[in-house]
Amino acid sequence: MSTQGLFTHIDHVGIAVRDLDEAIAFYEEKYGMRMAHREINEEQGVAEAMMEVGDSSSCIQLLAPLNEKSTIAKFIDKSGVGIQQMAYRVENIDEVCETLKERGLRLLYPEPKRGTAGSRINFIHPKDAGGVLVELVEPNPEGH
Ligand code: MC0
Repeated sequence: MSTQGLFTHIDHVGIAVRDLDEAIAFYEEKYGMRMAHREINEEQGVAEAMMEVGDSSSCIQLLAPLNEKSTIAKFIDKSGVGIQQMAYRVENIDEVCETLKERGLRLLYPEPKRGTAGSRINFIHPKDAGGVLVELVEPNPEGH
């Protein structure tokens, strides 16, 4: 797999928020963004909403913690609210993870987990990615 073409789009930028409903209202009322999708992901410990950025197919993902053990709660405690992750869309997450591992980067999960709307996701450790938590997203073809 070539260096070019590992990622196809910016899928979303994830923002840690304290209150999901308040954050959705802010993005709708101040920026005129439309909510494409909303769900609770127990495994990830988040309540989340995808806000569309025009017709770009990229979104802002609002992430609120479900409890104090959530990675989002830990992030807010340490860094405050704000950008928590950068998510790139990929066509084949298994191939991309193998390539990244060959290139010496640590993936957080041995196998992809379930992300938004049935997507398959994994993360590159922020310490291996210039201080950025990078998410890889293979969308669910049946998803939003
Ligand atoms: C931690 N660090 C970060 C960071 N979180 N750096 C940049 N961005 C972040 N978001 C840094 C810390 O400052 C620390 O640096 C070092 O990484 C280790 O942090 P830690 O506090 O010891 O470790 P933890 O326990 O906070 O874990 C960090 C880790 C965790 C990235 C492993 O947050 C994780 O597993 N994240 C992946 C899952 C996730 O984020 N889920 C929520 C979104 P220093 O220099 O102090 O050592 S769910 C989602 O996104 C789904 C729904 C989807 O999109 O479909």
